Amino acid sequence: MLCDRIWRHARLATMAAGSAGLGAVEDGIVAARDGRIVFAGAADQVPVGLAARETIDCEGRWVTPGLIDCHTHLVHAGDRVREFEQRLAGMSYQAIAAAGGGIAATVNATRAASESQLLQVSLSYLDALLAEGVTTVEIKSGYGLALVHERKQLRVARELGRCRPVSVTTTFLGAHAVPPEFAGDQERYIDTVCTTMLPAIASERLADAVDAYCERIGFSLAQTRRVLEAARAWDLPVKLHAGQLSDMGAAQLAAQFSALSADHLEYADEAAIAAMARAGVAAVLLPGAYYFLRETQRPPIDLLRKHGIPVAVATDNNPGTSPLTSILLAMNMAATLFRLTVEECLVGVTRAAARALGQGASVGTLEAGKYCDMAIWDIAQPAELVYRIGFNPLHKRVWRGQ
Ligand code: DI6
Ligand code: FE
Repeated sequence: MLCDRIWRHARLATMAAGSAGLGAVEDGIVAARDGRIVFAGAADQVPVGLAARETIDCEGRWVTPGLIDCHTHLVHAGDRVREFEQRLAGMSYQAIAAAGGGIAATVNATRAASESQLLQVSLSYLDALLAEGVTTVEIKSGYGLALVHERKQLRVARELGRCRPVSVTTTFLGAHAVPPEFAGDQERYIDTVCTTMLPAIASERLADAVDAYCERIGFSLAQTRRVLEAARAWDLPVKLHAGQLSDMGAAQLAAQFSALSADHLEYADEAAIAAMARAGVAAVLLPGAYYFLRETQRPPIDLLRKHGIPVAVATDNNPGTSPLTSILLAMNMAATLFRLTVEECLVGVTRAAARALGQGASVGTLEAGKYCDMAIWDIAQPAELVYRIGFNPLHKRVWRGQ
């Protein structure tokens, strides 16, 4: 069989589900054709007659699946530096929001930005992720909060996937906060989200999933349920910001809707986690927000393990609570702050992250049939990717076999 490219002399961390540990293969080969893996495994098990137009010698380097950042608010304008300094000076979130800070500040900046300005600033954050071997990234709207601006954010997210060799999956998060023109009238805003914004976004195929921020400072369980029902009516998968600051029952709701994922989960209880397990909902842990807000309540890792929940780790890149563009640092935080094991962290940015995006069949492991998305590292062992703080050992990034 003739394929396009073979990578040889590679130490593979295939991250395959059935394998022990990282699915490691000491002297491995990956062969790709038309952007997909045709063989990944031990050199002495290569199919007879396998040949390639080009062969690349990895010189014994470790190769993982391309990394996946499955929860970002990457497309946004402006920053929240002033708010950061105000908080350091002891100002409360409430006082900052009352003074026009918080999400509203980013909404104003994002609404004022043109599509090309938004693209340029977002590219800088995306390039930081690609530099660390990210090949798939999820990008949410949620700073427009009006159809024209939510559409603008999602169009920019789609354009990012055309500007760079990366797979972008988009999520409509119109239910992120109440915009100023609906101040004090959450119900009427949720009406607009469900009856005007979501149908338009869905029919224009600008979103691959729908999310909502179910928190006291966000939307109630009933309002969140309405958004998920509207998403279901338009055949869009759902995911939820659930249990970040309080237990509103959002993780249970995610299970009721067989959501792709429930994200944050610091305040999820065992009943909700058991319901998530029954419904096949993945967990997405976001240690950057926990770190930046100096939270104290960690997600219940022991319960997630007990119930066999796939656990992903992501940056939650956003200007207010997680201005983090390093997936490697997110792994270190997940280990250091949440006590995930090295293996759980590596699974969290590969196989489990793919699962959280509903893309477990096409990315997240080095297995035949999946996209040939890989990261080739200058490391002596994969654990270094979690252990080091602020060090990037990426040698090469491969997306769709290129
Ligand atoms: N969770 C958060 O922590 C952020 N959004 C969300 O859904 C906050 C967004 C911001 O402060 O800009
Ligand atoms: Fe978030």
